[in-house]
Amino acid sequence: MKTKARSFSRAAAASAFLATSLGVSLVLASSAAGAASTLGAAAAQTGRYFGAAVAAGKLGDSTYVNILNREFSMITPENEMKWDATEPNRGQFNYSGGDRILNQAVSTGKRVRGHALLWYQQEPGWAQRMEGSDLRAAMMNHVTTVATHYKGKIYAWDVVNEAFADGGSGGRRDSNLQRTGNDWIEAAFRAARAADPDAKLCYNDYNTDGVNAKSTGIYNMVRDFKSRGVPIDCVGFQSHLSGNPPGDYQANLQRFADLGVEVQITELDISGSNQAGAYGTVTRACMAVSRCAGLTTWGIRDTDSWRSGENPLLFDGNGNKKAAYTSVLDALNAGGPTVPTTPTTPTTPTTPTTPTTPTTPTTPTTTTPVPSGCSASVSLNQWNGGFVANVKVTAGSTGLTGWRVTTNLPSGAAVTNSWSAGNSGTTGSVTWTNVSYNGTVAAGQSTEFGFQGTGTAEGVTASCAAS
Ligand code: G2I
Repeated sequence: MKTKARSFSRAAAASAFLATSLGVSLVLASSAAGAASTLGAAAAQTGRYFGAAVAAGKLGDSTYVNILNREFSMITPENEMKWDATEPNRGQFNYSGGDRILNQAVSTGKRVRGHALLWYQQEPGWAQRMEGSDLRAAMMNHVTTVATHYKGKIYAWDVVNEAFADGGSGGRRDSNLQRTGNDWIEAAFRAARAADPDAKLCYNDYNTDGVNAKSTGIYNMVRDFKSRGVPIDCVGFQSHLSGNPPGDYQANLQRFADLGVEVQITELDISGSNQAGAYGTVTRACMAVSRCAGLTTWGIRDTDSWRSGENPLLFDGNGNKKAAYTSVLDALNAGGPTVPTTPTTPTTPTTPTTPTTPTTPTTPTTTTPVPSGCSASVSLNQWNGGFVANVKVTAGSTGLTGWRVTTNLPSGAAVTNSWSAGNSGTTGSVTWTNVSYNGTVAAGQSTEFGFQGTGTAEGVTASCAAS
């Protein structure tokens, strides 16, 4: 594979040869062009990022912040965007820690990976005590509300974290989230896409570092999602490793990439005596997979790590670069194929009509307020020959236990696909009914459903009735 760094070295060697034969002494700078001196800059040469998990509570520590600002181009909030942090009480959202980290990132030109919208751990106490359709509604409301708060500001969301079981089953992990129905993951991805169409949507898990039962279970889910048009853009491999990654680490990343999703190393930390070597191997694997968009270490200094005592990171407790740091930097500078720029996948399957004429997206075209019942508004993303409509249903002063929305599509427009609501009819006047988990909407709160279609839906109207 040709890389900038390598072709420069060849050119440099040629000029050195020429200079020598001409009797001219030539001094090559130790940091040749193409060999960057920070992790973020080195990764950027091939369109990749290099990130770190960051704790808001450490943003006052100058050693920490100096390394962060100098080395990293992506930030993952270590805990601040988790469910227990962002919705400590049902319906009461708190973005203070998440916003602090986001502001730090934005003000220093870095991007943010959102972590994590739904995870069976770090559920707030009130959610831990819930089950069934009540919990499903709370989950969807959480995804929609948090993703809406951060709309347009997040590079990628870990929409669902650690939903698969360890061991040989290759199946889902039991949890109250899982017990709301096997479709909870796709419902979460659809809700996240509707709320923030520009964020890449990832599934994230650990013990997926080679081809094994767990990673294969996830692989099958991603393949199924892609075939049915469930919006998924990326898979996160946490890579909490002890020693070397398995020999098929790169092949495993590649098989996911071949499904058409981006892969990302999301929580890297490595213990053991061959730490520097193992870090190099992981970094080279990502560099060799064109759809591997970047790596994130789970913390900055060893003393910041959740694996206290194992010293698994790239900087020691004093903030000095370790051998593992150099190993990673060299692997990034050695280059690899550039990451292709992939837009987020369309929300639904069917014909991938290229959106040639992007009419202004997400313009609320209609709002029909109903004081005590409900109101519905449509956001339309129209392109030449097709559209995606997201419909927001807002409960009036008495709340809802069920709803019915009627959309009036202009002639020529036809529904081909939908999510989070059942429909009767596909053209003209189409009636939509809530599904089991989104019929109950508290007073003043909202839920969303959506549909895709062919033709032009501009001018579509929507009205809502309680049922
Ligand atoms: O467990 C390691 C990681 C596995 N993958 C998902 C990640 O989100 C997870 O990160 C860790 C954080 O590094 C820890 O910092 O997740 C833990 C559980 O959320 C985090 O620990 C928690 C403690 O359990 C809490 O007691 C504490 O209040 O950190 C919180 C904030 O310091």
